Amino acid sequence: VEMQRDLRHAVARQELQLYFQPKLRADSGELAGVEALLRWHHPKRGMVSPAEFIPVAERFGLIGELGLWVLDEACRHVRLWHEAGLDIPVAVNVSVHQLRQPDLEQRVREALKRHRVPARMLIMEITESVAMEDIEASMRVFDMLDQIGVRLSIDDFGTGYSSLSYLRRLPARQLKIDRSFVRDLDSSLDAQAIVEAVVRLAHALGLKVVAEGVETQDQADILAQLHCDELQGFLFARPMAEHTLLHWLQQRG
Ligand code: G
Ligand code: G
Ligand code: NA
Ligand code: MN
Repeated sequence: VEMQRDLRHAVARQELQLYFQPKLRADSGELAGVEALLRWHHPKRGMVSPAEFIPVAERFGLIGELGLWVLDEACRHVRLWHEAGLDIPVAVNVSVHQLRQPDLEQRVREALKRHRVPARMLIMEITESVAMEDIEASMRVFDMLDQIGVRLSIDDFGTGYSSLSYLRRLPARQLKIDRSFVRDLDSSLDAQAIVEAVVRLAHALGLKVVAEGVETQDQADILAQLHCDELQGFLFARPMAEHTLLHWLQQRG
C-alpha cells in the first residue's frame, strides 16, 4: 500500500531514472545499442528494483503512466546522444498492460515526434510469455508498431511456449535468448545445442539474435561461435546511469 502511494508521486518527484546497458556486436565488439532499465530512487528505501515495483505498478493501474515516462525519457536520450554525435538505438521494455493500451501507437508516435527521433532508433522488448498470452492483441500492436518502423524484440526467449507458426507471423526483428541458457553454456552441451538451434531458427526467420546475461569470456566466445549477433551482460557492462555510459564509451575509444 505504501509503495503504491509512493509510486504515484515518483514521476513528479523525479525519483525515477533510466539506466542503460550496452549491447555489443558479437563479431566486432561495436556498440549495437542500449537497453533502458528503469530505476527508482526511493527517498527512504533507497534503490528499489523494478522486479519489485513494476508488478505493483501493473496491479494498481500505474504502469501506463510509467511506461509512457520510460518511452519519452528513452527518446529524449536518443536525441541528446544524436546531438552529441552518437547514434545509439535504445530498447525499452513493454509490459502486458501497455500492450493493451488502445492509444499505444499514438503515444509511441508522439514520443518519437516530440524528440525528433527516427522510429528505427527505437526497439520495444516484449517477453515471449507476454507476447503469447494474448496472441491476437499482440499481433495487432506488433503490426502497427512495425509499420511505423519501430523494431520489435522478443525478450526472455525460451522461457515461454511459442507456437512456431505464430513466431513466423510476428513482425519481430530481434530475439533475445534468455539468460538461463547463456548461464549454462560453458558447462552444458544441451544448453549449447539449444542456443545453436534457436540461432538457426531465428536467422531462418530473419531475426537477429541477442544473448543476454553474458557474464564470462567463455560464454561470449561460445555465443560468437554459434553466430549470435549481439551480446549483453555484466561481462561487458552493468546497467549504468547516462553519464557513466558516456564515460564507458569514451574509455573504449
Ligand atoms: O534491471 P533489472 O534487472 O533490475 O530489471 C528487473 C526486471 O524489471 C527485468 O525483468 C526488466 O525487464 C524489468 N524492467 C526494467 N525496466 C523496465 C521498464 O521500464 N518497463 C518494464 N515493463 N519492465 C522493466
Ligand atoms: O527481463 P529483462 O531481460 O529485461 O531483464 C534485464 C535485467 O537483467 C537487467 O535489468 C539487468 O539488471 C539484468 N542483467 C543484465 N545483464 C546481466 C547479467 O550478465 N547477469 C545477470 N544475472 N543479470 C543481468
Ligand atoms: Na528486456
Ligand atoms: Mn530479458
